[in-house]
Amino acid sequence: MVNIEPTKYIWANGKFVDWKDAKIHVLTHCLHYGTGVFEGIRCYETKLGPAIFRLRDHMKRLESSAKILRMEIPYSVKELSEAIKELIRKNELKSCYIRPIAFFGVQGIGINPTGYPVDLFIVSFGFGAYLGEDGLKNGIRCGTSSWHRISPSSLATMGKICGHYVNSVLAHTEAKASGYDEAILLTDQQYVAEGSGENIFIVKNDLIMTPPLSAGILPGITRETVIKLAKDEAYEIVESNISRSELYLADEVFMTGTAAEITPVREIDTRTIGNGKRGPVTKRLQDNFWKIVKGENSNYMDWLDFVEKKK
Ligand code: PPE
Repeated sequence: MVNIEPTKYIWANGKFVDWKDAKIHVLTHCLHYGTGVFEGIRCYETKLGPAIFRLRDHMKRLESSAKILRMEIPYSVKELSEAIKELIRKNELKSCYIRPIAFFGVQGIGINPTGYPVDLFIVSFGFGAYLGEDGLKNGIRCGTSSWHRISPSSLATMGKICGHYVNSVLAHTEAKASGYDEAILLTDQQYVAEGSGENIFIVKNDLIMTPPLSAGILPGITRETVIKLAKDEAYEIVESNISRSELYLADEVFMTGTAAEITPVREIDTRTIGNGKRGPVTKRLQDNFWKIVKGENSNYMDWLDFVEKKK
């Protein structure tokens, strides 16, 4: 669990309301059937004020998730992007996590949400390291889950859809109860898929590997960022199926996500990964990542959306 401090406002269906007033009805379709789509976005402090990392890509994924659910989001990407920036300004946040969520609201009862109103809320709040400051530096301990990652044959794995997260909750709570920091889920074919809220990478003999989207993983924006950074650094990187024992024998393993950023993994199923410390490739990618999100690398400014209005 990550504790958060309430901020002043939440954007609720086009209005800024007090944190405590952003409420929903018990008959909300999404509450019963998981029919919502959401995003997790980070905004970082830069010399030019707060900057949102890859906002357009997160908005695109929100639209894709909605398309899968046959949901029409009643606001344009431009309106939502402006709402997010205005919310950060009104909450006077220098850096934060942003959670837009769109879901089928209240109409009747039953599976079919066709014609239901779509509600959209945006929450923003200060947020530190998802898997702990120590985890970012020294790595976390993971356990392979007895729960497999949801399969593309039964759920739309390309979408960031509320109901899918029961899979993550089962895997994560099992890992925690077993004394691990995070779970690693395999596919039904026993290949490595991802963490409960992160994508996964391994490094072996300077080759970086990550599971392909066809493994039913969430198409992570941080994953895509790392693939680009690795290529720009002239690392060899491939998307390919990874077996469980390849994890154990990797030189380095790390996880990526908006919340998790780039988190090294130092142990899996009580086997030490590499020398049990953050590896050099992981460290290099982290260092580049921090520079980019803080606006200190002019080659990647296109990934930043500045919150303050241009004077
Ligand atoms: N896989 C899953 C299942 C996942 O939830 C996330 C993000 C990722 C991969 C990485 O995606 P991206 O953020 O685009 O790089 N998980 C979000 C929610 C975590 C939560 O606890 O809530 C996040 O990182 O914001």
